Formats: sequence, C-alpha cells, structure tokens
Amino acid sequence: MQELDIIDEHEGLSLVCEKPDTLKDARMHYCPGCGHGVAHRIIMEAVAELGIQEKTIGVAPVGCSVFAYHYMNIDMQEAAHGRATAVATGIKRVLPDQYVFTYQGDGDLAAIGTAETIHTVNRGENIMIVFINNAIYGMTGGQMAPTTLFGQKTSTSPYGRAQEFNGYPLRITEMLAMLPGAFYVTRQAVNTPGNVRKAKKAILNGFKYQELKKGTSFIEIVSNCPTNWGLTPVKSNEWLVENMLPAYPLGDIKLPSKEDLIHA
Ligand SMILES: Cc1ncc(C[n+]2csc(CCOP(=O)(O)OP(=O)(O)O)c2C)c(N)n1
Repeated sequence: MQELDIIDEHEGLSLVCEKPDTLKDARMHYCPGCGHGVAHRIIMEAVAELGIQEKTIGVAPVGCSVFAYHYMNIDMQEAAHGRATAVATGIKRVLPDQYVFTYQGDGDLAAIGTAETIHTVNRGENIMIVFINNAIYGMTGGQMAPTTLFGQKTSTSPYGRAQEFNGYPLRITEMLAMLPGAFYVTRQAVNTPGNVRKAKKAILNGFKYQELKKGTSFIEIVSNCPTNWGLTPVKSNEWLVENMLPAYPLGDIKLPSKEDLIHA
C-alpha cells in the first residue's frame, strides 16, 4: 500500500503570535474591519502579560460591544446603558485589590452615561475607563453621537451634522482631563499596527496605575464603524485618518508626574 503523502502547510514556519488565554475561543460578532475586536484583543493581551487574569474585572456596556463578556476570559459584569462607570465604582470599592475597567462606546459613555462618567472621574475612582470613539451609535443603526463630526451624515443627521442644529462634536476626553480626579488621560487609535502598539501600552499603564490608588485612568481609542459609515474597512481607516484624527488628535492629554508615580 502506498502511504498518503500529507503536506504540512506549517512546515518551516515558526509561531510569532498567538491568541492569549485571556480571549475565549468564541467567534466575534463584529462587522469586518471594526475596531472593537482589536481593542478587545489588546486589553486581553495586556491582562495576560501582566498576569492578572484572576484579578481583573471588566464592565461591559450597551452597544455593539455588549457581548464583550463572550470574548474576554475574565470576570465580567454587564451594566445598564451608560452606567458602566457607576457599576465599576461599586465593584472597585468592594474589591479594591482587583483591577477594574469599563469598556464603552461614545453613545454609552458620552451621551447616555455622561453624568456617571464625569462624576466617576471627578471622584477619582481608581479604575480604568476604555472609551471607544467611533463617532456614531453603531449597534442601533448609525444614529448621531455626541462625537459625530461636522458634516458627517448619520441616520439622524442625513444632511450632515451642523453646529446650529446639533452643537459641537464633544471632546469629552479633554473635558475629563480638567478634573483633578483624572490621573492619566490619553487618546489612542487602532487603525495601524503602530497605533495598536501604542494603544496597548496605554492600556498596560492604565492597569498598572491602579496599583498606585491615585485616580482614574481614561483611555480613548479612536475607532471606526465601516458598516454605519457606509465604507469598506480599508476606506473607513482612510476616512478615520482624514476626518477623525484632526478632530480627535492622538496623544497623551494628562500624564502623571514623577512624584505621582511613587507609591503612597
Ligand atoms: C436607556 C437606553 N437608551 C437607548 C438604548 C438603545 N441603544 C442601545 S445601543 C445604543 C447605541 C450605542 O452606541 P455606542 O455607545 O456609540 O456604541 P457602538 O454600538 O457604536 O459600539 C443605543 C442608543 C438603550 N438600550 N437603553
């Protein structure tokens, strides 16, 4: 009998990147090209690298990332729309040695949960808030968000957002940086490999700063929504660079000083 000649497609290849245990095997429901999956991944890579899987509690929002708990292999709690930072406050106060973070879209954090967000940061709660800004309400059909840009067409601003009707795009991250309870505030993006790396570094810092117990870490991640922007994934990343980044420039907005980084 002749032996079957099996071709090993992996022969000669070495593993350079693998899925961390902190991400479940579940298949994500996100649209092709959506930034949520990348953002989930870097948060979970950070948890794996810091070795804090058993000590991390995430709070999921309402919006496209409502099922974040299906993907993140850590303890998680779902919060009612906009209430993630209030829920995280309760968790952190009861379990101060756990690493606690929220994961929220712009509709959730900067519209429905504005009050909770501002007061959580103003109290200097010792948590990390990850804010995914895709300038639209993704899950519900592309309605205008507070972060929608001037001229941007959405299902509730079909002629484009206009200042006289809709006010200004809300730069809530800059606003929150003014509050004394804000310890670390930064704006990142996940549109290129370099930016993904920088965003992950910010997440790593946001987790580590919780050990200092000195205030809130707030990390905005400028992201895309190819489906509701009506663009292909590639075009959506181009649109993000041309339109989102001028309105929401990347970089650190509030950094801890050298003294701030000393344990109390
Ligand atoms: C109190 C309340 N108001 C409105 C809704 C409907 N709703 C569910 S998701 C959503 C938009 C979420 O958008 P965003 O936070 O930007 O997240 P994305 O889906 O873009 O990731 C809205 C308005 C709701 N579930 N509860």
